[in-house]
Amino acid sequence: MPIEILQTGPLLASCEASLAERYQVHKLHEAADPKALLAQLAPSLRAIAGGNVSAALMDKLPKLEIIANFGVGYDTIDSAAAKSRNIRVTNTPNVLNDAMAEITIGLMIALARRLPQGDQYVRAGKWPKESFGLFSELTGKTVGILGLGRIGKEIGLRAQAMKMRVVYYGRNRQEKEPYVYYDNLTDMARDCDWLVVIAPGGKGTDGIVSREVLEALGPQGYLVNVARGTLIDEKAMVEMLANGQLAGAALDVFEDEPSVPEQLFGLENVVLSPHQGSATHQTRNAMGALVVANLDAHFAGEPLLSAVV
Ligand code: 8YV
Repeated sequence: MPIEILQTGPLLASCEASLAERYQVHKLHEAADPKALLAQLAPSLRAIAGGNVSAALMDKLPKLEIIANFGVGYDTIDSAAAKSRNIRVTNTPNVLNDAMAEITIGLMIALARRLPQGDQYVRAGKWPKESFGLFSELTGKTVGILGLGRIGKEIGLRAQAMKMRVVYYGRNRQEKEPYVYYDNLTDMARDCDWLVVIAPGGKGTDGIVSREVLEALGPQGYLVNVARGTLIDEKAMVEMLANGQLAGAALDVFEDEPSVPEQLFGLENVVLSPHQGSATHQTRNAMGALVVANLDAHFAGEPLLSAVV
């Protein structure tokens, strides 16, 4: 009897193909009647591949043993509910650190130097007629990293290569890190030219970049978010970007993706990106392989490669 698993949304094609080779996969997102599918699977379904797993969904699947998330962030999975039901949860850490750090620096340069606008200016044939302008650079500036985890550290390294001064805020001081630590986010924002947000989403960080933090960052301050839209008071951010209370923002994530606040579309001081931080062939393939490897390990009775529950 093949092991039955549920896919909660579309996954990378190579990951879907590997899953289909090993397991009997049911696709919740393609089901004509998802409720009926879950009722039919309840006696046999042992794993979920993908996110968006609520406690209510777990309760419909009494034989569920493991949820293998495609992504390092697992804020769409109720991990407390999983823990209390003895359901394991895995994510895809480390394999995306470099891709995430690369896009962060890329977004920073794009924002500081107005790269998207430069491209538009050349394409529109404006170069021979009007000057493009002078903008800012990263060199010599201070960047505050909110969340000096595995990805944050890679960003810190690359920011140093940009000749930036790196400081960080997080729940704990990390003694081995060479950077100045702040135990107060508002204080760090006040002292920074750039604030890079790369902490996990979820209840603990919801709205952590509040209006007060954004005010501390101020009219000369640039904001970068490559984590989750939920970390920032988006309404305050949009308002402050529009009226010059923030210098600019580069955003890969939003509160209600794929919807993006339309006010941002008209602003020159923002760079918008479609949640593509990890979206390279090599990184997404590695993430997919880790999803499959975690499921395989679980069903072989071996230790999980990257368990969070
Ligand atoms: C997404 C991410 O998972 O890893 C994360 O937490 O946000 C991304 O890598 C990716 O969009 C998966 O679809």
